[in-house]
Amino acid sequence: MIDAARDLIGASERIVAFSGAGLSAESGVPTFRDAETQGFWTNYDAAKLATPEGFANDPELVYKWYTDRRRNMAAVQPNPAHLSLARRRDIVNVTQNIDDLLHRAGAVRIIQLHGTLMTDRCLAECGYEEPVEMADPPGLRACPQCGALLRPAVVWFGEPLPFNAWREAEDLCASCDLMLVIGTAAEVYPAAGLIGLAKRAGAKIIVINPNPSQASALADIELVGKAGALMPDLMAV
Ligand code: BV8
Ligand code: ZN
Repeated sequence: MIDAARDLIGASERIVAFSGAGLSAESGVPTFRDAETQGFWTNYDAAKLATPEGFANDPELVYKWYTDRRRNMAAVQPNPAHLSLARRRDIVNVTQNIDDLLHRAGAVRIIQLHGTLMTDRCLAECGYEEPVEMADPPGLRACPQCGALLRPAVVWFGEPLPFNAWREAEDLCASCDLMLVIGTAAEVYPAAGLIGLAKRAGAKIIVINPNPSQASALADIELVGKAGALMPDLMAV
């Protein structure tokens, strides 16, 4: 299987790597479905915390959740999957991940569909935003421009994706000839719809995941295993 996948990669010109939490799992960043098993946050539903309502109801609690995640991300390193993707400067990374591990691995073409934890922005959308030190994140505070609260620059459930990022991702996925689907359950929309878009546009789909997922049915090749273990071998041409 991996030989056939490597041949497909070798024969492709426009490759998109569509990734989810599984890409960063081996670095030590809990996946969304694992997040609920992590210490203090065991008793909280991630999909409820990651909503405008969750933040409105308890901004301190939600902001603390992101502060813990920022510290976790700062304390870990890119894994061999991030590094092997970064080495291929022709590959475009379209990711659902809000961490900075692809950036730290040296990847240059990265589209973050669900925002980033490297920045805070104004809740009232007055336009103000500022970078955040992930290793020493600030506490909940007011926007210096309009006084509203600052929130992580991530996309919460029920919120639209950043227009330009979504537009660019759609164009790339509709014109790629190969999509690597790495470490995602492919259950969150509209992001998961990009796999079907690429497939309908004629692209070959290679799925990398130790478990079956919603992407399995669209796979031309499904490599059952961990990204950190499989990607370096797969990308070695
Ligand atoms: C919107 C940022 C509209 C925040 C995130 C019913 C049907 C369809 C859609 C909906 C619906 N009801 C509601 C919706 C919409 C909703 C949605 O899709 N809900 C789902 C749950 C059904 N979508 C939205 O709300 C989106 N917005 O629709 O807006 C709109 C439009 C215009 C105007 C107003 C409104 C916004 C969605 C984005 C939410 N933000 N993240 C934060 O992180 O805190 S989503 C977040 O969860 C991640 O970004 C990611 O997208 C998702 C987690 O999924 P995965 O990455 O796949 O991770 P998961 O843990 O689930 O799975 C891990 C996988 O890795 C597994 O398969 C595992 O086997 C594998 N794995 C594990 N280890 C490894 C591995 N693989 C490889 N190697 C390993 N080592
Ligand atoms: Zn403001």
